[in-house]
Amino acid sequence: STSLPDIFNVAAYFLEANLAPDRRDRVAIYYRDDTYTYAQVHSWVRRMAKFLAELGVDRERRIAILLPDTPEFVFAFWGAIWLGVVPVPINTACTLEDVRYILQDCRAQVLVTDRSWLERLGAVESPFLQHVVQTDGDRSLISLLKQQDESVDWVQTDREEPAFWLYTSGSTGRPKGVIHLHQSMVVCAENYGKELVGLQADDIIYSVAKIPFAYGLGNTLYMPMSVGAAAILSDAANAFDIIADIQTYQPTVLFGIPGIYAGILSLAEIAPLDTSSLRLCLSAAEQLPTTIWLKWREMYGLEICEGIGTTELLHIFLSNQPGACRPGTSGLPVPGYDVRVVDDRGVTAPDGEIGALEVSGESLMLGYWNRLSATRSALYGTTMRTGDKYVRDADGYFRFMGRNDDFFKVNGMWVSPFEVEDVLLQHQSILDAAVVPSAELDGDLTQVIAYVSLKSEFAPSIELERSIRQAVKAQLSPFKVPKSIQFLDALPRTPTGKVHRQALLKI
Ligand code: 3SK
Repeated sequence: STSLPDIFNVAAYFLEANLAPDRRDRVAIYYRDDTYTYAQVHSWVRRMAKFLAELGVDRERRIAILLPDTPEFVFAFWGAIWLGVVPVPINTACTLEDVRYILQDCRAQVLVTDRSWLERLGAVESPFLQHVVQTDGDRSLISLLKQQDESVDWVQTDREEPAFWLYTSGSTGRPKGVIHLHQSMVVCAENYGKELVGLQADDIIYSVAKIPFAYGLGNTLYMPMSVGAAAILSDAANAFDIIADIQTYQPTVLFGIPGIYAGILSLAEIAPLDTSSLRLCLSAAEQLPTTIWLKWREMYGLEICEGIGTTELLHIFLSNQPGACRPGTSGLPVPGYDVRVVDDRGVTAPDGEIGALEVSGESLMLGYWNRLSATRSALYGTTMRTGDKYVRDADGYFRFMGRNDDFFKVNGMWVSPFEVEDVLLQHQSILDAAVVPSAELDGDLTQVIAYVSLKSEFAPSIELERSIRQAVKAQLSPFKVPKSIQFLDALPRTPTGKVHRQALLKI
C-alpha cells in the first residue's frame, strides 16, 4: 500500500480501473434475474454520490446502510466513499437493540434501509440522523438516483483517511465500530485475493458471508472489483438455498463458512450440490473441522482452503494455499502479514508451544470509534493481539487452539473447547457441536458441558449420548470428556455465523 499515492480514493481506484475497454461491459453483479456491468455500476455510484452531495452530507460524516446484499447496498457503499463520506454497513442479522445502538453510536447523518426495517425500528432516536432513504416504495432509492446526473468528481481523500467502518460484536459488551482507511481494501485485495487465492477476471464469486461482515465485504465487494470479476448478491441464509444459488449462477469460487459446508454435506442425499462450475472453495469465520474437510474432498474432489481473519485486520491474514492445504490448520501467513505466537511475556513462543496470536499488517484498523481503552488493549504499534490461542508447527503452519476467553479449567487443567468439539464432530450422528464450562453440574466445580445438534437421520436418546461419550473417552483425557451432552435443534449463532458461546452459558 505504500506504493499508493497520498491522495487516494479507494472507490475511484476500483471503479475507474474497471472502466477499461476490456472490462467496462463485463458483468460486475448478478442479482436475482438482473445483471449489472462495471460501466453501469460506475454510473449508479456516481449518481449516488451526487444524491448524497445534494442531501448535504459532509465529508467524513457517516451514512448507515441497513440492507440485505442488494445492488443498492453496493451503490450506497461506493457512492459514499467516492464523496469522502464514510459508509457504515449494519448486519441485518443483528438484534434490533444492536441496530439501534449502532445507529446512535456511529452518529449517522443518513440511513439507507428498506420498509421492513423501518417498521421494525419505529422512530429512530438519534439527534444526528437527518435523512432516511428507503430502497422500496414510491420514493425508492433507485427512482431518486434516476433523477440524478453523474457530475460529482471523486473527492481527493488521503489514503490514510477513514473510508468506512464495520461493527464487530465481541462475545460480551456492545458492538464496536472498527475504522478502516482508504488503503485497507487494496492491501487485502492485493495480498490475499490476487497473490494467495489467485482471483481472476473470469471468476464468478459467491460468498456465504454477507457484506456487513468483513469476510463478506472482501469476498463480494472489493476482491471481485480488484480483478474485474463478477460477484453474486443473494439473501440465501441456509445450505438449501445456497445449493440452489450455486445451481443457478454457476460460480467458480465459493467463499463459505464451516456450518454451511457441513450443512451442504448433510443435504447430499436430498439436494445434491452441482460443483461443475467450482474451481475453488474457501472457508473462514470459524475453525473448519478436519472431518468436514475430508468429507468435502471425498464427495466433490475439491479441497477447502481455510483461513482466518479479523474485522480489525479487515480480511484473512493466515491461510492455506490452493493446492497445498493442510486440513485442521489455518495455514501460513498471507503475504504482507507478520504473524506470531507469543508467550505470556510477549516473546515468540517455540514451535509446538501454545501461545497468543499477534498479527501486523498494513490493513490494520485505525482503532475502535470512541473506545480508547479497547483500542489500546487490542493494538500496540502496528500489531494486533487477536485474542486467539495458536500453535505454530515445525513447518510454519498455524493451528487454532481456541479463543483466549473460551478456555477454562477443570480440576486445575486447561480445556480447549475446540479440541473437544473436533472430536465430537467425528461422531457419525453430530452435525454441530459446542463445548462450554458449567459450574452447576457438580456443586461449584467446573465441568465440561457439550451442546450438539444432530443430523436429520438421528434422534436424541440415552444410548446415543452414551455412544458419543464413549467416542470422546477413546480419544481424550477423562477430564475433557463432557459430563453432560445436551441436544439442541440448532446451536445459537452470532450475526456473523459464529457459535454464540455466551448464549450457551446462559441456558
Ligand atoms: O472470522 C474470520 O475468519 C474473518 C475472516 C475475514 C475477514 C474477517 C473475519 C472476522
